[in-house]
Amino acid sequence: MFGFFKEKFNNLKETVSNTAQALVGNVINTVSHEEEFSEFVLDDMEDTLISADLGVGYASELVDKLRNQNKIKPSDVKNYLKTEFLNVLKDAGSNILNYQDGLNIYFICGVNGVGKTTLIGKLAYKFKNEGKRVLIAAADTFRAAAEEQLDIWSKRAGADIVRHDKADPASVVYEAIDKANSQNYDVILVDTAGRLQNKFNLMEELSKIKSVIDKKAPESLRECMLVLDANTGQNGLQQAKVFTEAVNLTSVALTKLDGSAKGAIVLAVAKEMKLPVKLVGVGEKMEDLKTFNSEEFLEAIFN
Ligand SMILES: Nc1nc2c(ncn2[C@@H]2O[C@H](COP(=O)(O)OP(=O)(O)OP(=O)(O)O)[C@@H](O)[C@H]2O)c(=O)[nH]1
Ligand SMILES: [Mg+2]
Repeated sequence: MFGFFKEKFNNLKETVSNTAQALVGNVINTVSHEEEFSEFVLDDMEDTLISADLGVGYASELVDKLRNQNKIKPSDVKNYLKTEFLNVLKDAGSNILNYQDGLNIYFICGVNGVGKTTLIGKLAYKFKNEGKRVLIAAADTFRAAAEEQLDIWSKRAGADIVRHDKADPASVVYEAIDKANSQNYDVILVDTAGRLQNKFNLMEELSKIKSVIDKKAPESLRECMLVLDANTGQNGLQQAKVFTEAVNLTSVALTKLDGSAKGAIVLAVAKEMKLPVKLVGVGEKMEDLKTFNSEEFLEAIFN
């Protein structure tokens, strides 16, 4: 038992080592030789947090709190940040993927190439392993190869698929909901396009698909999930703002955390958008999906 946790923890620690260096290691290097938080040190600390992808607003808020007090010393900076980060992650809501008896619909969106389709494959596999009946709705009918790719994933995972080349994506989702209801599926995973001719068209299309769910099966929508590439940095925050306007997001999946990513976007999105991270992608294989846990994530970064 203990070995299992130790191994799991070590893997996570390795996965987030870049985040740990950027967010914690570099900050400690900046302040650790100081007795007090001078203006000079605070400015340095703010720059370090900004370059860790925390966002300018959040970085200066963290530094301002130190400026206006004299209890916390530079030697306490690690505890200070850990407590602050934990509060922000907790405030953003539960990390547990919503699931209930009956039909569960997961609407997955995000910009081009972030890993939506791969995430759908991984989720299909996870739910199949739990004995669920899984249907994938191929609502990315825009890109020619998209449905082929999804077909491969659905076969691998043992899930069923609704697809219609070049059809209206909203009609694919409409049909998937009918099929799921009449054939007792537990899960529908909706894959969407990441790129249309322009951002406006993409957002229009996404809200149209979403409104089919809102009309036909509003009680079944479990997550409206934004997929963010962990390498995106601050741009991820902008993406969260645009998508939430179109489809009212409930959570985030962070992909490609296995690379050289700085995962601080988790904190920026939690802080600015109050969106919890629920899933993490750590590779290209079907098994490379992890659930996210705020405490574990912070332990791995701070210890
Ligand atoms: N290393 C790594 N690669 C990933 C991960 N998730 C996805 N990828 C890779 O990222 C690339 C894009 O993944 P897709 O799932 O096609 O992304 P998408 O968002 O569906 O892309 P579009 O449909 O074009 O918008 C593929 O080469 C995937 O193998 C991950 O967690 N880690
Ligand atoms: Mg795709």
